[in-house]
Amino acid sequence: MGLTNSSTGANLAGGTRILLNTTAKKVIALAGNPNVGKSTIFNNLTGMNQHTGNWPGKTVSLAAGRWQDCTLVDLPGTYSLMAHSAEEEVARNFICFDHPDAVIVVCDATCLERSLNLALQTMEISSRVIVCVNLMDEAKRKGISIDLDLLSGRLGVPVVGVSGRRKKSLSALTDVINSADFPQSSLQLQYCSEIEQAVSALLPLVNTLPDMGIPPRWLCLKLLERDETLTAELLSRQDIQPLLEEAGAALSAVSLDHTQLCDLMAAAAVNAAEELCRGVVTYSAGKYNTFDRRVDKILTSRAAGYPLMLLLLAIIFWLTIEGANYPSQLLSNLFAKGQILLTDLFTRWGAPDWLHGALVLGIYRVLTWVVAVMLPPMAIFFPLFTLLEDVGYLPRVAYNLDKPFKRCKACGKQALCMAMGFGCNAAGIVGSRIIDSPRERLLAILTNNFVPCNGRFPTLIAILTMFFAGASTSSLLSALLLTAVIIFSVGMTFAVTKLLSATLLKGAPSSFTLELPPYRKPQIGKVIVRSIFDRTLFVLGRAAAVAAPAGLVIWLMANVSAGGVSLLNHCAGFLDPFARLMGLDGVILIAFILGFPANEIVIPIIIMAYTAQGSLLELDSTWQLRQLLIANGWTWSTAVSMVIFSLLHWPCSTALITAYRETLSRKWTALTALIPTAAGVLLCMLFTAAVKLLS
Ligand SMILES: Nc1nc2c(ncn2[C@@H]2O[C@H](COP(=O)(O)OP(=O)(O)OP(=O)(O)O)[C@@H](O)[C@H]2O)c(=O)[nH]1
Ligand SMILES: [Mg+2]
Repeated sequence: MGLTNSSTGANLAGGTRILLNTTAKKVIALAGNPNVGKSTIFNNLTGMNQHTGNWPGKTVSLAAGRWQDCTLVDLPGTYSLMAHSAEEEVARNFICFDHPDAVIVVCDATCLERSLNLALQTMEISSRVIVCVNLMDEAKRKGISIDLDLLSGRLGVPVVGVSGRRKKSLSALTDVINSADFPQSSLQLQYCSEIEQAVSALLPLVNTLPDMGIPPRWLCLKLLERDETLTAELLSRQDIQPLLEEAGAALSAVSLDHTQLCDLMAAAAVNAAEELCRGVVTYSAGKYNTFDRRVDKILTSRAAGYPLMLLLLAIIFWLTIEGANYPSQLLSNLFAKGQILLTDLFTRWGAPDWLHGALVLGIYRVLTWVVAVMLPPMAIFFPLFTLLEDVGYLPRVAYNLDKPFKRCKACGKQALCMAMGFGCNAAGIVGSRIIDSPRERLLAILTNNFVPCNGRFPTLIAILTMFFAGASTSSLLSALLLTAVIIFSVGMTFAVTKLLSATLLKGAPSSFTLELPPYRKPQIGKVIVRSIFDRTLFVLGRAAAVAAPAGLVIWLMANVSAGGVSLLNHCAGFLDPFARLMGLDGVILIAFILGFPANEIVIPIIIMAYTAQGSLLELDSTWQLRQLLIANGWTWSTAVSMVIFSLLHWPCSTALITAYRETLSRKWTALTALIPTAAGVLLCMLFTAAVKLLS
């Protein structure tokens, strides 16, 4: 096998490029339909942590990793090489134009026939194909058996059966990759005589083109097909305009139009897959998906769909809040003791006051607040949410929310981006690539920030618990209030989507098909470990990295004076009149502004600023925090304004940069920040005015 791809690069939909490892001997792509386990196999081989979960469309860009002396490339899922969306284009372009040394087409053992469609299309462009039939355990449970040898004989390429979740079962696949000269396929899809005739007419002309490393027959078919994005891609590499005209003439000569041609080609692949599977797949159980259908009938029904969705959300919040109470308290106490110890040390060393102030009262206290208050809820919320994702509940949510999104002239898949936004808005924005229509994709990007990310949840929980759930910290009430807040944020998403569809982004909603995957048993242990190490610690690390310098800045602002007044008071005083109109104060608004790098640090900055003004020094419980806020003029209406503005303000810097990368437009990026901010300011002002009127 050649070393052809040592410096292959690939264009991503967002304009990013990955450069494959230059020292790797082979570049091997993992392709396949969505949700068949490509990333699971990729992770198990490379030791990387690509996002996996039980719904189609998680991987939206290329990921490269090292396995032995090969570079493995995890591709987004695609049903065919006729790409329909940004992420399918990424996969198609890599297979077609980056010339990987081999393509592993991962197939779903429980619906092999459909998976083979892509394998056949891939074999048209690449002669080095390995068919990897994944989910063999699931097939076995469903009474489906597959004759892998028979299939391999028919296809003329290696076919291996694996259960991708189990690392050991991948040895069959790695053996094949390691065997340097696995057979090259000679199987070719045969089309109806009209198409073959048109191909024959074009072939001599295509053969005159300089070598692009693409099989001439495949190029003829694509010229006839005239797929828009693929043609643009081909034109960027070679002047094929005259050939396109020839292809048009060849098609007319056999009395076919493009639609007929595409239908005939698709039918040929489907028929071939059916033919290949005859005798290969046998079913011993009659109705193997009765259980799934029964559960779906309930979870996606009109009567029970929404209530169950809300109930599940409330349960997750309750578990998060209730479960986080104790460890949060424990950590707070521990850190408070740490503060006393540190202060003692500083005194013993005779350290100057300003040093103690900056390091202990500035950095240490903000950092420990972030850890104590944010770590426990994150460590509970992330795994619970990931478990729901792994079971396969998210696509059911998208199904339920499809109708309201359609009414807003948007796409039901936006619900999936919204769900990802609960974890991280930047991830939700990238996830919008699964939406085919650019207009609907923009709607998803512009509104993603309306749902609170994990960085904002702890703020919301703290405020709701302190001001509305009573002194005994009723977790149930907090959870119900948080659910109500989330319903409000989803409602805002719908309202703004509708408004945008009627103004800036006019258009009709497109129809989409989203497969409801089978319910799968989640890998509980793995989910817990992964979500704590990959997600929780990542988010926390980011927050801490921002919190430390922010703590220092705010301490300096509070302690450096100009004209007898601290800088902090100057700034707060400047913003105060405007902030008051929104029911907030200057300090809160500064905290939101300084929290731009990471939302997690808004409350710590508020605490820093208030304590720096000399109100209270020990803060080892939520209740003491409440006292501090009340001492600084907070009332229940300040808390409501704070909740509204936490939900509705500019996205954090990471989300905003991501929005720019995805839209490549300053206008849309600016609007991604402006729309939620304007909505937040307006709602806060209306609320404050209403409270003033009524009191
Ligand atoms: N039971 C079982 N589940 C599996 C197996 N392989 C993967 N899964 C599960 O299938 C789901 C999809 O796996 P992914 O690796 O995310 O699939 P993907 O093909 O990368 O999906 P996209 O990136 O969305 O196209 C996850 O919930 C996996 O845990 C397997 O061999 N057996
Ligand atoms: Mg994937």
